[in-house]
Amino acid sequence: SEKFKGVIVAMNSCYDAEGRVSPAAVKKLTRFLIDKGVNGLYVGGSTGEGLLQSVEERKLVLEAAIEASAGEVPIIAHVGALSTQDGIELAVHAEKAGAAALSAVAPFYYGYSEEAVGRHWSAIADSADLPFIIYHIPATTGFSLTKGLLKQLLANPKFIGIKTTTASTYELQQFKAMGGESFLMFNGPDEQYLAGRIMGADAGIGGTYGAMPELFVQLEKQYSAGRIEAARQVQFRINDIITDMLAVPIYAALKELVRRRGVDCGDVRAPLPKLSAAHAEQIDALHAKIELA
Ligand code: NGF
Repeated sequence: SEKFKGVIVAMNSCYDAEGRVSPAAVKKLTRFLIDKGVNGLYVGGSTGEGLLQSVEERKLVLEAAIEASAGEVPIIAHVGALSTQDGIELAVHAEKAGAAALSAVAPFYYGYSEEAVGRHWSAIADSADLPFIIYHIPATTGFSLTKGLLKQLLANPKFIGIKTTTASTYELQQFKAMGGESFLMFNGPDEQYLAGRIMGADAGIGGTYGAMPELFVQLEKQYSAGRIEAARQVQFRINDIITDMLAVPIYAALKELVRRRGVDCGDVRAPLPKLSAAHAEQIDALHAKIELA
């Protein structure tokens, strides 16, 4: 589908000073990102802290983002949850709220067989009339999508693509080859946006895009115009920034950097680590690098 292309921000969730979901701030962040020219938003994923929220809170965040997007870009709802039941409830809600697609991580904690994960994803996908993007992120879920399971899932046209958050662009290329040209690949690691695009990703979904949307929009522009050397230079600038982000609690840093760009999304939720005074210099330096870029 032509709908899902380019730079899709895995956006933060926003809270007020008491830590409650702030629909107003979510709307402000949504507008900030869309006005920078991004091609879509991914709500409630890893960066979006969806798995640290109640089902009701996740619905609130999604509704606010969809409302503020005013149909200008597609909104992908991450509905992955510990239980299939919660995933289905979120999927049914996402369709009603106007999401363009669903996505979900594999279920985790107990450790599930391929059959169980396949049943979980299929039940969620079949509960709504929306396309479904598998969120393949073995480092956090402990479950790694295999070609065997993908082959089974491909029999269901609801499965339109995969967001691959692994370091292997070979794996991304192999999944794409299995699904065919129209099967969508979403690059996960922001450090490898360009590499992912070159190896067959149709788009990227990433969290660090939120603090520097201009750079990713620029990267995508250079790549799609065939200017690979220029694209490489932008990716290298981005990677210099991401390397510094990875040296501090990244999700908290991301929120602080977004705050300095004018949108206050509050703190990350416990148990995610917060920033401390010891990080002040690193954050100042990061902010300066982003401003200069
Ligand atoms: O946060 C992670 C965990 N990966 C994200 C991204 O792939 C996850 C990535 O942006 C995502 O899209 C989401 O939030 O749902 C990294 O934070 C970034 O590449 C820095 O390493 O692996």
